Amino acid sequence: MEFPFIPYSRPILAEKELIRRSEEFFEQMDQRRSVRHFSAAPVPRAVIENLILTASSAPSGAHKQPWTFVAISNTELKHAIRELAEKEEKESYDGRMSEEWLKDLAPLGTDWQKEFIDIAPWIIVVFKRPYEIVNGEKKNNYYVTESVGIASGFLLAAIHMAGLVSLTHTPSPMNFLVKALERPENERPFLLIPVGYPADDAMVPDIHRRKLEEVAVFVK
Ligand code: IYR
Repeated sequence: MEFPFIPYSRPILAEKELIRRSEEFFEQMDQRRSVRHFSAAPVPRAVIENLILTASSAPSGAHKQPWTFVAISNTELKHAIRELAEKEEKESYDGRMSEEWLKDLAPLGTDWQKEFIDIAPWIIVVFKRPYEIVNGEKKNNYYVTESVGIASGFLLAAIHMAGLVSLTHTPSPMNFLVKALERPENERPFLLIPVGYPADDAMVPDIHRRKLEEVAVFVK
């Protein structure tokens, strides 16, 4: 595919405005939390469409956009996915995960039970596409994990900015999702993300984020 080049610019903002905008966005994003307790309150499909469009605006290697977002609101299908996820997760929590890993997770209140898959009005399963089939030939995509990771970050930010909550769930192994969602052979499940409102009595662990000095190095 060939692209013509078109002009692109952004307005140069006064320093104060630049600082204000960046601060405002940080303050919004800093309110985002992973939530495990969902409300069953419905969310319109149009919202999910906009969230996916935002995710899909992410940069990707050679602009291959190597992702598919599968959105599920069907009650029976969500339940089938919950059962399959829990089967894997039970095995993981009951032996596949190391003692150290389980100890690290204990304060976050996770376990093998995934009732949020039943309760949240939507589940978005993010798939990565390591290659495309073009005229019967395999064409590799580039920086697939990086690209899909960035798109997933955009998705989580869009969910939060819309006023909803999500959870980054990684049933492991998660290949059961290929069959359950009838995906083609070039798609691999990447993340399972419930989307909705928090339950009225939702709780989150009182975690704290690393300070700027702990995460940033400004080189002299
Ligand atoms: N895949 C499991 C376990 C899990 C692992 C990490 I690292 C977490 O931060 C949270 C959970 C699950 O999704 O429950």
